[in-house]
Amino acid sequence: MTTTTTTRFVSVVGGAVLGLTAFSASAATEMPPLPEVKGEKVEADGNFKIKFSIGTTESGAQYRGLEYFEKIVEQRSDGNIQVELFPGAQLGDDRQATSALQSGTLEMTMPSTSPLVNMFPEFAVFDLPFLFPQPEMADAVLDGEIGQQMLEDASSQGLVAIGWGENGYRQLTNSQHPVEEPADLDGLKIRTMENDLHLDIWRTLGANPTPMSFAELFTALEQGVVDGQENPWITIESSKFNEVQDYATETNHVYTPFITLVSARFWDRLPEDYQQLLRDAATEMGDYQRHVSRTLNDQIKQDLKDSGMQITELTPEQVKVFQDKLEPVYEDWRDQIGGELIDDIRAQVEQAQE
Ligand code: KDG
Repeated sequence: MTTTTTTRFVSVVGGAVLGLTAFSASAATEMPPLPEVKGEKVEADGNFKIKFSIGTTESGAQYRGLEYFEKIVEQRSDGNIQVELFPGAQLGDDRQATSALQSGTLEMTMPSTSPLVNMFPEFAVFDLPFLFPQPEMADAVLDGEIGQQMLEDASSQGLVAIGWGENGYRQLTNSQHPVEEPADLDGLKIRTMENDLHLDIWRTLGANPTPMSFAELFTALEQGVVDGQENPWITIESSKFNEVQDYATETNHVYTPFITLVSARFWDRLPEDYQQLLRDAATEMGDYQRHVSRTLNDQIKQDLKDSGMQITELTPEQVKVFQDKLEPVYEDWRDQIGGELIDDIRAQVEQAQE
């Protein structure tokens, strides 16, 4: 595996990130300046147009990563590949955009792995609670042999998987009351991604979970169809969930990756040099996205507090209560996910903790 993500990324942009300015939860997040594009121009035949769709809004770290991808691809192809970005599920949610790639009506998308477990069951390993104590451990797995093998496995069913990004550590929010222990979840209607393991997590904790597309979530919270949801701080802020949720608990209960997908029909039309250009750009986009997401995480949590959200920060002992209550989930899902994959990742995480 190459040098770790952060060092690989920092060497590219040096001080640029230092340009960060303060921001408030209500105002759109001010993103760091995009890094310079390094590397040679790529010569190849043909002109191509990429429509790139995502579900999160344009004020999140995911979209900032896409802007960097657009800059790299258009500069290195000398304008022969044009990229058009569609945030906010304009062209469909994660599952709809993925099937649009399969039918060739869309070129690229970057869903979370969780809604695609029905297509790629091994992705469910990332939905196991508290799997990665530190984000760098997720990087090591995703950028290592396991992650690369998963990209190859996901390069099927009309799709080509070319990289990873960061959705991040998920935090619980709700409109009813502070949650400090599983008992506080009793009777709370919690929206989860369309993923059976996430439903299992919240049922096991004592909540009343319901699966729903991200595209419908804000309205469901606003209308009280559900009491709560769970997403990373940056998504809570960029989707303005704090405007319809008064309470949050810093659970860090699951680390969700994004996966960068290309339509195989489009991919097969690209000259090899342009295929490699997209692979390289996807890797640089993923590293930058991780960096932006991690750089802004604490600041955004503070701004959510300043916007009036009551955030419960659990003690290690309180986190352990959630962890212990969820341990049976590992046994319940071992066969479906594959015991070997779970053991390999847990061994890599333990090794990284030594
Ligand atoms: O398209 C947006 C989703 O990929 C992402 O935000 C998923 O975390 C997610 C959720 O809660 O649906």
